[in-house]
Amino acid sequence: MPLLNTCLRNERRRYQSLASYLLGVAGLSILGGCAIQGRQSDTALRATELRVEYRANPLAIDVRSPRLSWQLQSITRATMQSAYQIRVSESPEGVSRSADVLWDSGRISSDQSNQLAYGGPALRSGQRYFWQVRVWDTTGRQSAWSSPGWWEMGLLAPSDWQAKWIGPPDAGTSSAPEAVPMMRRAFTSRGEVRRARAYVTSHGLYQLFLNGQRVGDAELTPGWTSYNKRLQYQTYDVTRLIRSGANVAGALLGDGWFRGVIGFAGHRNHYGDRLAMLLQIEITYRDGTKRLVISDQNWRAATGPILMSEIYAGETYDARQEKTGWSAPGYDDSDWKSVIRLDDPQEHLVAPVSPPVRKQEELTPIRIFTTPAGQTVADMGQNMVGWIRLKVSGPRGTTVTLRHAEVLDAQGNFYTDNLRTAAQTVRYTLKGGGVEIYQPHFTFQGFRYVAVEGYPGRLTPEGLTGVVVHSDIGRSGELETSNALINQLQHNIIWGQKGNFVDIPTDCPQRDERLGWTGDAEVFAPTAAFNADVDGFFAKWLQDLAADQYSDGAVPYVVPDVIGVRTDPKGGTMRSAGAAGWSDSATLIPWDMYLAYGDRRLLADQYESMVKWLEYEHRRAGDALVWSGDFQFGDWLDFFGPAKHTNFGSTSTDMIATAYFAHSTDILQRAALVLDKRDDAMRYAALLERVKAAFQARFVQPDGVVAEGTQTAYVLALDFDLLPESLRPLAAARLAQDVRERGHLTTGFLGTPRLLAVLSRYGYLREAYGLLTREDFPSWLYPVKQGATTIWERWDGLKPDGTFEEQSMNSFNHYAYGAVGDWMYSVMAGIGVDPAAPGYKHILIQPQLGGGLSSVSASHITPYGKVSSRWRVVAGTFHLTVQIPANATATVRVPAARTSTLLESGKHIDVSNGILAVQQVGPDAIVEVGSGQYEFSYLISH
Ligand code: RAM
Repeated sequence: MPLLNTCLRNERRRYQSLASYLLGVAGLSILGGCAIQGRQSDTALRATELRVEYRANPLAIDVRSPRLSWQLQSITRATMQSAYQIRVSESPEGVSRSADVLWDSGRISSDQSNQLAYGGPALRSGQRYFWQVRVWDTTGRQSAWSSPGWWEMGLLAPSDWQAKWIGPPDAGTSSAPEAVPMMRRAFTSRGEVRRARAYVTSHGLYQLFLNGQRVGDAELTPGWTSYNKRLQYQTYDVTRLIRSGANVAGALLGDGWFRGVIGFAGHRNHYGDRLAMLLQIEITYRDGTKRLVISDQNWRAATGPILMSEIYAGETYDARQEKTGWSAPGYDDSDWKSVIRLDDPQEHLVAPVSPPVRKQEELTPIRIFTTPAGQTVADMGQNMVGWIRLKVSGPRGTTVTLRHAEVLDAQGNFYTDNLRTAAQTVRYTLKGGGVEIYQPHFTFQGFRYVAVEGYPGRLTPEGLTGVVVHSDIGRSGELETSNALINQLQHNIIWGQKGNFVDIPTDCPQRDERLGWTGDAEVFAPTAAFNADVDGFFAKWLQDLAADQYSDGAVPYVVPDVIGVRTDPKGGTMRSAGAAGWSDSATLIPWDMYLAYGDRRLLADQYESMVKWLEYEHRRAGDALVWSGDFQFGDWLDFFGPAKHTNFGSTSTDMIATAYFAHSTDILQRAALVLDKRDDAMRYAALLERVKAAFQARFVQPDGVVAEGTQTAYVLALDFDLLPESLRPLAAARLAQDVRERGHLTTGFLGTPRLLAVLSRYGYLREAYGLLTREDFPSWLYPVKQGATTIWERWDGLKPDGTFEEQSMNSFNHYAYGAVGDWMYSVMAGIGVDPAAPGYKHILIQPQLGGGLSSVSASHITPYGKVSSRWRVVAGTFHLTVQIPANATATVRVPAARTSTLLESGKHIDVSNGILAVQQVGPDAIVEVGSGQYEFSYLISH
């Protein structure tokens, strides 16, 4: 083992990450030597998981230089990429025929495998491109070429659209919901179809059909954007739906976010008052000829069974009015009317960057019962978002009514008062004559309980299926502990995310709100990025944020901005924009995405918006650099006991605003550095120092008291590093003391997400765990003990005495307080990002034990693959199992371990391979590792 020991000694001398070694010649040779020593025979190196932009094989993107990503698979420890080569062609075979290769990157020496921009000739509208990659590692191994992936370009220029906007002749300009229009057009297709695409969007929501079949599985399309500035179109591969001979295309149009009631003020028609569709079907035949079928005056329109369909209100469907076969050939549409052509703009069409909303899973009722008030109610067992698929048979004309609620009241009755004006009611009238299966079209409900009225015969669980829908963001994080209540909390966080990631990040999914509240998204984004793949999801929403940002930089409270200008309490008007912690999502979320995914381009694309928001804050703060006097939501819905009950919290909103101003300045300074904008970075660094000084002069006492001395005041000042070094321990001690004295948190939307992180960072791990594991009111586990299956909007949504918080604002599915998930992953399980090597290129594993837990296990799928950290104490031995993906490195802090007695896979750490360096730092052992699985253990001495 002499070579390895030399390596270890050398590496200990220069305690650095593997990534930085790769840059240095000396490091490279040492590493090469070590890795070869530890190399096993017959190990494969492969490049897999090919992605383009944010997805695998995306159909229709409009990014002109798409970024390509892959992962390395290797069973050898410490695998690092040393070079890659990409080639692109217009056919799957072409990638390996040099004459057909459109772009060959050549062999590029680089350890980057995440988001590398295509650098070949300009990409053409509608063209599919195939690509593959091969890689070399630092031991000289070369992988085979990967199996090809592909991406397809959308319609890149407005002139690519031959389609015209069309709409039903008499469904428009209404002030109340109307029957859903149906539109159809017959066309013939001759010859063998090589490929066919449908490009489609709408004003309102659409469902598209071809020859009687629903096209695609995306729901609530075209999604929600700032429609007047950016409108998404979807692309579908309809090759197999086109028949030789007669064909029919059909579409349904719902009010949706475009012109249905949206927002608590009850307004309709936010983006326009006419429903419309834009559709272009491009058929390419074997012989190369093409045929276009477009939305134009040849379409016919009618209404049918959907009498009403609205996001909040629900849907009313009369199956007796169905037009059987309407979207297939052979249907007689002579009593339908001609559509009208509309002059709507086409310049702002964009291809989606985020995944569509889709059905994700189905739930069956766990119980059907009669309430004390006599209602028949089904319990889905989970507060969910989506709809009920109804299965029913009975006499023609029978109407089944489904009402949806999140909770039952203290008496066990169906409770809908907290839904405010959102009726969430679905009515289905049977056509009779057999089993009927129905689900609503352009609406969704947030509910656990369904009150069923008029169901013919006996209602059994088979009659009601809960269809869970949300953006298809997958699942990238798992977390489990030895404490069942914390596991349920994690479950509730996940379900809060599912229910509120419905194309945009919403505050809640049930009452007459469901809006893209920026503050909620801002506090939850880091947790969201652990649980699911949200890079593209936020990239899309941030584009809308920038689009709706006012020219003076003010960022709306909600994005897309449907609140706009409103009347203020004094009768004047005020813009619904520019609040600390909410509008700072402009700066904070791009940075969160950069850290979690290494998404530098997103940061670059949002930079202008970030700067504009910071300048707005700067102007509001004026020369004094203290942002005071403006309307703020503050530490929204904090807990301070009934005496101080106000939604805006007990912490000075001026302090909060100034703290966020400083924090955004700090983020800008960092972002500018990443983007090589050195002048900006210097300017913001200097500004940050001045804002901090102003903050300290105004809000900080010499004895370390910050503002009113609330937990949130300390948390923000400490988390944002706004205090002089000397006062930090003092302020942290005051915070910890407050937590100990009260035994509970007092924080709201802004303080809560950062509370535990500040406590643990300053050594108050016991206090942090104490808050997390507290079961009494107020706490995270109190709702869990009350049977919650999602995160509540308020600490006291359901009070210990069994009564509810005020009905006007009491959601049981609000993810904001679920932001504690970030701490659970990054401190409890200890999986963290190194800001110097974002996107988990260099991973920090540093679990911190406590809370009486005997085990914690978490995993997260990073751009490089899966990372996991699992610790447990078994029979006096501490175990930490760590998995690091190939082409990433990690610094593992094994808590309370002595390097002299630390084992890895049963061997002393010094003789274990793949270990790059070991160092004792205080009570902990710090181990530098490359990729692979490591099992650290040591006997706990007492
Ligand atoms: C509520 C929303 C949201 C919050 C705003 C300030 O109505 O539900 O959660 O961000 O107010």
